[in-house]
Amino acid sequence: MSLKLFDLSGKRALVTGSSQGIGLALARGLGAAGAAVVLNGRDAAKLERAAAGLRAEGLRVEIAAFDVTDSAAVEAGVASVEAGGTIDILCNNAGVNLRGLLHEMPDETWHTVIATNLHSAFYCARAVARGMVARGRGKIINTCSVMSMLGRTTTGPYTATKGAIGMLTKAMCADWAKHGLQCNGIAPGYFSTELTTPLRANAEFNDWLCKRTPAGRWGELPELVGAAIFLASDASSYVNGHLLYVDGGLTSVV
Ligand code: GCO
Ligand code: CA
Repeated sequence: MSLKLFDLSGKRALVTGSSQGIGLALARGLGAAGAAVVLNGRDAAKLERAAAGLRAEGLRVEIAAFDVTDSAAVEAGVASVEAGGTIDILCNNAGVNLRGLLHEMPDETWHTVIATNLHSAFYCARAVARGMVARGRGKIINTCSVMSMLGRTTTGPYTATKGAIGMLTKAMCADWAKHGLQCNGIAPGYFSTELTTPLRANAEFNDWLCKRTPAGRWGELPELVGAAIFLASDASSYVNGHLLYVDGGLTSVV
């Protein structure tokens, strides 16, 4: 019985920003739990390569290339995905981290991070939630971060968007829980991904991070998918507006 609770068979999940990194790991994990997964990004060729890898692992995979920072492209992209079946699970994962000190930061950098990390979540959730509300059920999982709670120098716009998407998660709960949707966040700590490669290559940062994190190490992407399967499954049917920190204890200690 308990494992049935976590079974995603018959479900279909759209994961934005899933050609690599956390998004691809989330898609792989949801697929391994039985979901059909739809990969999203701007680069169709990169998505096809990622999809081929997941198919080689026996997963059911489609791709949907559209720019999540473009409202009209999202409406068209979601409509196209829904033409192939329902979207039962939406992972708002698209994100970028352009680092720099705020007093040296050009408008362009700020706007790119806000659009990629925050506008995208609103555009995609709005488009997908219409169908979910009509059906009276759906799962929305927003990729938050330990930076939904904590700041770190040189990551101003990223930190602002991760705080915002954490609160947007609660706003989605407020609007949609009564319609049978569960909207929650996954807040990763420091994981080994393309996005954090520069940090792992910096011995000083690496030493600091391993001391700052109670688990004493970086997270590995397979350690993130359990939380995603939980929030995507019936096991979390009464969990709403919650940010689930997967951070080795980082946000629990000073
Ligand atoms: C940084 C890192 C972090 C991680 C992650 C931590 O520069 O501090 O990129 O932002 O990406 O968000 O959860
Ligand atoms: Ca279905």
